[in-house]
Amino acid sequence: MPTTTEPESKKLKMDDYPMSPDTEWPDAWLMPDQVEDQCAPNRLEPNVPVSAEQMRDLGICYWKMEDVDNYDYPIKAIPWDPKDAKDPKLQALRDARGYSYADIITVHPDHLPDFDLKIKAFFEEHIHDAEEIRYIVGGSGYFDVRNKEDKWVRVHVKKGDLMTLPEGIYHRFTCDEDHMIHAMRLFIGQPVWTPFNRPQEDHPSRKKYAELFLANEEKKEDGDTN
Ligand code: KMT
Repeated sequence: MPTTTEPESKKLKMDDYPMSPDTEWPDAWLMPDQVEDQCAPNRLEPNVPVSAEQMRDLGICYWKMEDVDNYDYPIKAIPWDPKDAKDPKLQALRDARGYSYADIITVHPDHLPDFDLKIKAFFEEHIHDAEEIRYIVGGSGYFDVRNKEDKWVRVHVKKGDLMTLPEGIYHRFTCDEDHMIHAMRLFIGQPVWTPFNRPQEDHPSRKKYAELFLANEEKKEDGDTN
């Protein structure tokens, strides 16, 4: 494997790492609008799976980080310098996508003060004005995103998953029933974690998302097939 000490031309490039094949994407399914326990799987009955292609159509990107077990990450580091990445695949993603900031957090009752309040806050439906990038280095949890029909899709992320959500997508996060996720949060530029809770139809990031990912659906609903 090339390392960062090798000449520029020999460094791993993004092209060496296209998104992972569909079979490696996280499990995802439709869930009801109302749930009693946010940490339960909350599948519909019968289960309605959501494919990798459907997730990509919502703007989600995904890479499986096969070598996650070969590297140690602190339980908490705010910030964590992405230049310290040793994993060549993480280096390549960082360089290709311009991830210049990172931190590492552990969402678990013993590691996050006010755990109960925090996971309730993470579960409020919101958008961000930037891409959301999460690399799961331990544990697991659920990212819920709204699909084109405004239904919730639950994506079960686990150790080794690096997933991005596009700017402006309505989403939320919760731990699963294990109540433990160890995640690197990456960012392009200065991090802004501000959640803008729904409704945000006039927010520029929401408008951008709607234009990029929902416009064709709206045309279809209007009966315009051109
Ligand atoms: C988020 O975006 O809600 C979080 O950062 C939650 C923890 S990261 C898995």
